[in-house]
Amino acid sequence: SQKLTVPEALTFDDVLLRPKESRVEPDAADTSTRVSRNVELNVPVLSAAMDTVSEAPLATEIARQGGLGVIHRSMSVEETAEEVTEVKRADELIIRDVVTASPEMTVEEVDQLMGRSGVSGAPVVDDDNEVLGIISGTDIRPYIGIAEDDTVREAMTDEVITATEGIEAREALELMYEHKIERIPIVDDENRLTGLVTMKGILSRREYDNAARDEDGKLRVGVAVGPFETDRATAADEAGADIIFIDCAHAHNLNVLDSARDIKQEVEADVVVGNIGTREAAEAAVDFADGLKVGIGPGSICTTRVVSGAGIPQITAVAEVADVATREDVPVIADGGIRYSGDAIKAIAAGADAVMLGSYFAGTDEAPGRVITMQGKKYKQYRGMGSVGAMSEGGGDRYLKDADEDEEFVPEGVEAATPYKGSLESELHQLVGGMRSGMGYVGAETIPGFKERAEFVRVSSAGQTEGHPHDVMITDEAPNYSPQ
Ligand code: RVP
Repeated sequence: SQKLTVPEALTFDDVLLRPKESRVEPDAADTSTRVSRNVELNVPVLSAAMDTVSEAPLATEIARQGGLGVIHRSMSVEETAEEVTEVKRADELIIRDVVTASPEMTVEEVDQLMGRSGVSGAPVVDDDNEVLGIISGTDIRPYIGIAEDDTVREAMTDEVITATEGIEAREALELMYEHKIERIPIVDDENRLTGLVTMKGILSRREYDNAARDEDGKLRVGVAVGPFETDRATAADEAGADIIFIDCAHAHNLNVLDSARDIKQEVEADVVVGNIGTREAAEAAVDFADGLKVGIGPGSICTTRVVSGAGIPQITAVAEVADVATREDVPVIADGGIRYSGDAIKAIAAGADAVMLGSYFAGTDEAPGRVITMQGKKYKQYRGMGSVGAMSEGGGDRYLKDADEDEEFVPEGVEAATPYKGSLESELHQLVGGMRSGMGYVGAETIPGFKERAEFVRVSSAGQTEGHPHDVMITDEAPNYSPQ
C-alpha cells in the first residue's frame, strides 16, 4: 500500500557531526546568532516558557549571560507586564525606583531608611521632587559632629553633581571619578529627580559584557502568549518585551495562524510563531513570522506523541522547517528534547539558529520552585505545560483545549522532578562550552558558517552505545554528563 511507503524521520541520537578539517579553537568560536528578525543574541540559547522554568529571575540571569528567557503565561496579563518590567529594569543604567530622603527627616530616621532599603545614600528632594542635596552614610556618622536628631538638611551635601537623561555609562563614570562621588541624581530641566546612576550599578553591568541587551542597554526578554491572547501580547509589548512567542503545541492550526497574523499587526516586538514541525507549516507562517519555533513532541516531559500519535523526530523537523525559513531569511529555534550540549549543536547543524531548553534549566537556582530532597538526592519540580497540574492553573489552550471546561483534562505532559543543579551560569557555561567544541570539530568559526559546513553521519544503535561511556562504572560524575 501507498500508505506504507513512508519517509524516515531522525532525531538527535540518530546522527553525529562529521568531524572536518579545522583551525578553529573552541574558545575562539563566535556563538552570536539571530533569534528572530530583529533580535540578536551572543549565546544561541533560550529558556522554555514553562511555569517551572522561566520567570523574571531566570530570564534576567540568562540575558546577562547572553541568552534569552521566555516568560511563561500561567499568570495574569498584569503580572506578565510586571515580569517584563522586572527584567528590563534589572541592569538599567538609570535606576527608577529611587530611595529618597526629605530635608526634614532626622539623621536617625534617614539612617534607618537606608538600612531598611539596602542603599548607602539617597538624594534629598522637596515636595516637588526637586533635588536639594544628597545624603550618604558618611554624612551621618556621629563622629563628625552630627547628632541623631539633626535634620537631613543640616547633614546633607548640598552641592550635588547631577546629570540629565541620556547620560551614558562612560560619562557617568568620568563624572564620578572627577568628583569622587558614587551616585549621580538624574534630573529634568527643572531640577526634578527622574532617576539615579550609581557606581555599583555601572560596575555590575560591566561584569556582564556578553549580555543580551536592547538598543537602550536594557536586558532582552521574551514573552509567551496564548494563540488567541491579543491582550497579553499588547501588554507585554507595551512593557517592552523584545519578542512575543505564540505559544501553541500545533501552530499549523489555521485559526492559530490567523490569530498570530493579527497579533503581529498589533505589536512592535518581533513575533515568533510555534510550534511547528513540517515544511508545510513553515510555508504557512514564513510570510509574516519573525521567527519559527520547531518541536512537536520532543520535550522531556511531553507525551504528545504517545497521547495523540502525532509528532516529528526533532532533527528532521528542524531540517524541514529550516529549508523553508532560510530561503526567506527567517530564524529558526529548535525547542525541546535537548539533553546534552551535543544535542544542542546538532540542532544547529540541522538548520536552527538557536535552541530552547526546559529540563536543562529547571534544576537551577534561578528557576521557580524549591529544592526537594528524595532519598538523599536534591531535585526541583519540573512539569509539562500540558500536564494536569499546569493546565488546571491556566494555559490549556497551548494544547487547543479549553482549560475552563469542567471536565477531565486529556493531558499531553507529565509532572516530574529534575536533579538540582546549582547556578544557571555554570549550567549555561557547560552547554555553550560543548557547543563551541562541536564548532571546533566541524571547523566553523560562526553559527551561520557552522550551519553551512556541518554534515551528519547516521548512527546505528551499536554506534550510539559506543558514544556513551561504556564498560566502565562512573565514579565521579562529570558536570556535563549523566547517564539517562
Ligand atoms: P525539554 O527541554 O526537553 O524539557 O523540552 C521543553 C519544551 O517542551 C518546551 O519548550 C515546550 O515546547 C515543550 N513542552 C512544554 N510542556 C510540554 C507538555 O506538557 N507536553 N511540552
